[in-house]
Amino acid sequence: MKDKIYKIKEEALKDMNKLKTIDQLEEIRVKFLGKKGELTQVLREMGSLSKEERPAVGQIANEVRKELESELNLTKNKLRDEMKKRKLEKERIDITMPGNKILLGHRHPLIATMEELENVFMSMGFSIVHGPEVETVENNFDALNSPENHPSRDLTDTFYITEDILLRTHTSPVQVRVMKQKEPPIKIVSAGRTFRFDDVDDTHSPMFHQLEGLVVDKNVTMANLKETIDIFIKELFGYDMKTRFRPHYFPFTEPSAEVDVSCFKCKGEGCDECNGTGWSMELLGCGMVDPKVLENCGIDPEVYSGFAFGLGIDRIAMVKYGIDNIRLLFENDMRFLSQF
Ligand code: FA5
Repeated sequence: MKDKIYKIKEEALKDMNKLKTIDQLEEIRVKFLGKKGELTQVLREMGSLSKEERPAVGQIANEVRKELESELNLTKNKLRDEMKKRKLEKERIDITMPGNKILLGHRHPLIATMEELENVFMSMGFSIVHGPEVETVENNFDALNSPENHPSRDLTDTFYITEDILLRTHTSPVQVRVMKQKEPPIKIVSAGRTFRFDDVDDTHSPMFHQLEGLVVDKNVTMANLKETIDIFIKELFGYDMKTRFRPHYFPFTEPSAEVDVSCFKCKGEGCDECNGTGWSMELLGCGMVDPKVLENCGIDPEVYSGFAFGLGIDRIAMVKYGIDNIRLLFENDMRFLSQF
């Protein structure tokens, strides 16, 4: 029987050496030490031994059981450590690996231009106001002295919502809103979207942006208007820029002018960019507020006078950043936008 016990021990140790998982270890424990295990079976047969033999065999059997139990525990711990090591190895984080790049956006060149314009005008003492994109015909045309037969009133130039409501065709209705609400002195700018039924080409878009300026006070003159425009152009584009005022007609200003700035590329020499003229595309309209408009808004033209201007922000951004096609500003192509 002793031999049988030693053989069981040998066999159990051999099995333990081969095993790979804790589940297999449990199988070995059941096979040798479980209720129906091989060693338990042998112990049950001890009754058949003589009285003299029993204690010695019993002692051996108990020692082998203890040895196997402790060996099982050691193997269990060894397997557990190995599993943990393997898991850690698999889940190891390589902190030297480059991380996922976070794509940080930046201001759109149009918004950057709008904010820069607002900042220049704020530094000149102007306040910022906002007006709605959906306007009344009254504010967009009537109060601004636009004659009934003015071409921009025509359905082909204006997006009408109803007979009396439209998408504003310029930011000038903000003038009306401000003058109706506020007593002079008034000194405001207002930037935002405007809409016209214009065909798209390199410098025209049906949705574009304007910045309106309005100054109303006592003794405001054309000289103040020219000085204001001149300073803002120089602040924005540099002090070597020249401005040119061309007489023009707007129903709401008298006299009126359109303003060009010297070509950004050749600075007035004449190049392919400006078709040899030395001047950039038309950037803004301006003039002295028509007395009729002041009157329409409840301001006495005998006491007050004013000037107003409306800049095309998209075109200013184009000149500033050397963009030759207005469409690029609205296509949201990252290859274009990431250049700014
Ligand atoms: C006006 O809209 C007047 N309200 C400006 C004004 C305000 C005059 C106050 C006097 C006093 P005009 O239609 O010229 O004017 O437009 C002004 C500017 O908007 C143009 O010089 C141009 O820079 C820009 N603009 C006009 N139409 C478009 C368009 N379809 N796409 C892009 N920019 C445009």
